[in-house]
Order: sequence, then structure tokens, then C-alpha cells
Amino acid sequence: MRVLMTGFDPFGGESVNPSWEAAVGVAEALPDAAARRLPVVFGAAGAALREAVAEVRPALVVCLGQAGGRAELSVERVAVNVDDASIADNAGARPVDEPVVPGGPAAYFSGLPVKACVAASRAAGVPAAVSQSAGTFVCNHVFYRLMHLAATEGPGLRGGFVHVPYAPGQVADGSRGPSMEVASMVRGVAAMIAAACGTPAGTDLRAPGGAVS
Ligand code: PCA
Repeated sequence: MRVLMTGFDPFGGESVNPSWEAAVGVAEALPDAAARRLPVVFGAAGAALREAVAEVRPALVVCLGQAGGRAELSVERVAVNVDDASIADNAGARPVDEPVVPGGPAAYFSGLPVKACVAASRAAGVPAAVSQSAGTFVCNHVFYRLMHLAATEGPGLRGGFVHVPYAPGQVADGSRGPSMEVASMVRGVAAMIAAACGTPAGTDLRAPGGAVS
């Protein structure tokens, strides 16, 4: 199965974004995969994703993004149709309560079997959890655009979004919380892709992964 991996440029004052390094690592580990780097820019990121899908023609798309502060790989369950930026994107834009796609549905569920992905990563020794929100910044924007593309123009296209923690070099001063080696991210995401390939579309493992609040 041909796979498209995406990661992002650095943002928020960082000089690296481990999502890109992990996307490259996963693509290199798979027999038929490509990696593309997306700008951290509302609108342009979705357009770049769309171009990449048209060019690579993948059966599966896994977009990665950095979620500093999280301790594990976060398999995102749902993309919402809202851009609400608490910081400026890399082009200086800061939309508030604007739709990702005007007239689009309020939300899309991930096309990945999120529970099976979490289980597969854990079985590979890499901490992972279901996340109930991908936020309302550029990652959610790309996730929503991906799912909208799959729903409207891509029959058979499966995809989803995984947030990764900071890499160790980003938290070296010790004050910025948890981190994960990029090699572990690669191992966990590769296990998720194997799980997705082995799980019929529209089905998932039945395992708890919710949150109380
Ligand atoms: N993380 C941001 C955008 C780019 C990235 O890697 C987010 O979570 O929205």
C-alpha cells in the first residue's frame, strides 16, 4: 500500500519540528512511501497537502505534527471545522473562529483505526494514547482538510493524524516537560501503519481509550 507521510516546518520559535524528522524516518522504513513537509500556515498547509496527495496518489496518508507537552504519541480521534489560533502561524495569521472549510461538516472522525493504532504502538514499546482533540491550530486544519478530501474526492483514501511529543533536544534545559526520541516515534508510527493496513476500513479494536473530561 502506498503511504504518504507528512510533517511540519518548525514553528513557535523552535528550530526543529520532530514531526518532520519522524515522517522522513517512517517513509524510509516503508517499501512504498513518500514524505512531504508542510508549512505551518493556515490555508497553505492544506493546499500543500492536496498537492502531495495528487502527486503521490497514496492509499494511506498519515500526517504528523508536534504537540509539545504531551508524553506519548497521540492518535487523534476527530478533526473539527474551526480555525482558532492562540498563536500566530508562520505567516503571521491568527484566525479566530473561522471554518476550515466553509459549509463543511462540523467534524470528521479519523480514518485510522485509532484504538488498533494505539495498541500496536504500545506493543512495539512506544507510549501512545487516543487524543480527543487535535486543537484548533494548523494541525487540526490539515487533519480536517485531509478528511474532507477523503470524504469528497478520494474514495478509498484513508488517513489520519498523529501528534508527537517534543524531541529530547527541545527540552534539554529540563523545564519543558516530556520528550521522545525520534527513533521511538518512527517505531510507533510504523507499527500504527501496519495495524491500519491489517484492519478493514471502518472497523477498529474494541478497547477503552476515552477520557472523563
Ligand atoms: N504542530 C502544530 C502545527 C504544526 C505542528 O507541528 C499544531 O499542533 O497545530
